[in-house]
Amino acid sequence: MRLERAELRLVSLPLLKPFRTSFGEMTDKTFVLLRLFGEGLEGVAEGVMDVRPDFREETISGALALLQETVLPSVLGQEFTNPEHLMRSLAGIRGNRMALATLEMAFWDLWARSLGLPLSSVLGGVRSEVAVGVSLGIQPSIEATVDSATRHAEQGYKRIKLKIQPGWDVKMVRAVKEALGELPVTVDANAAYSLAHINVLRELDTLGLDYIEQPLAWNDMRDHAKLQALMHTPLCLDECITSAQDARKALEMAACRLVNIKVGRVGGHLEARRVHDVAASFSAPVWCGGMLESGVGRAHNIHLATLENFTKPGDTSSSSRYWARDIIHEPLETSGGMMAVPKGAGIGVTLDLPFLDSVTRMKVDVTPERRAVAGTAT
Ligand code: OSB
Ligand code: MG
Repeated sequence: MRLERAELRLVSLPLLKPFRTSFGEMTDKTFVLLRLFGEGLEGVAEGVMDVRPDFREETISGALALLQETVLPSVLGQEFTNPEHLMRSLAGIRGNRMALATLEMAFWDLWARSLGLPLSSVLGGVRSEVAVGVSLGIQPSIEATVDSATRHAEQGYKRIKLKIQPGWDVKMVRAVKEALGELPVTVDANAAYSLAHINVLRELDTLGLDYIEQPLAWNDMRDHAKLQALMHTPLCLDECITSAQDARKALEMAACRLVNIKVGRVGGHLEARRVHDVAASFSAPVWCGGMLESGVGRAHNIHLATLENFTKPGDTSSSSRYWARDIIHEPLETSGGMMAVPKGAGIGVTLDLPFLDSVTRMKVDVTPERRAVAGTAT
């Protein structure tokens, strides 16, 4: 596959409801969208970087600059036989996994389309629909949280994840657990606690949660290992895991017993599959996380979640929970807690270009000629 040109956009979609986590509130989802063109076909992906580096350290502005000035100029005009080949050519770039994932994922879509195959088949997926739960942001009251959790349970979602932070935890979680009965409930702290909160964490340990996601610092596996040794409830790492090597180390030191895989966070589908394989070798389940993606990122996530060891419900819930209108034509909606894998080649969804244009804040075309302008080595 010869890469001919790319289009980078900055897109902003208003969320139907604000989404609050321990690191802040989002009212719009702003993201980088990459369209990659070659051999008369197009592949598309979105980045999971945010405006502020509050989840991990990458930012939209940093990733845009890296893609536009360094990464894209080094691959446009070149021929790549498969995703491994593409990523080998970028092996010298340290970190910046969210930025690299944006390109890698667009290339997978393009490549799968050139083969006439769904992305899930090319990745080695084993199912045509994936189980999903919901991630509920921090609500104004316990009553509102119980209400929302109950409504989603009635819609068939297979797991309810509650965002927590110090002061918004045990009491709220206990109320939701009581209302939901047997349905699996999990919590996600987005790194809001430390070992100094051990008493609260021990209380959370008594509530029958399926797992506790990223309670401690975003970059600290060591303290998670200390905590896991004190807890019955499995810990699940999200922010801490950016590669298969991270996953191997975390599982080896028992810093967690399962892993949230976000394809954007780990640098793309290749690395996501390696994380999946490492976890399987430890008999640790994985599930597919989300970052409030538009239909493009959501479709990528759904295809990835068809791999065998994605045995826990993921966060890829219905698009209509997030937006009044999505940037793709195809509806991505669950039924009975299951999300069907989009059919057709690649990620199986198509851009609604007129609507996309109306929510695009910036657009740049990158062509092979820009290599000279950017002056980057290949
Ligand atoms: O930690 O999983 C997270 C959203 C934005 C940033 C981080 C996280 C989340 C979610 C939402 O939990 C998952 C989703 O519905 O896409
Ligand atoms: Mg998380």
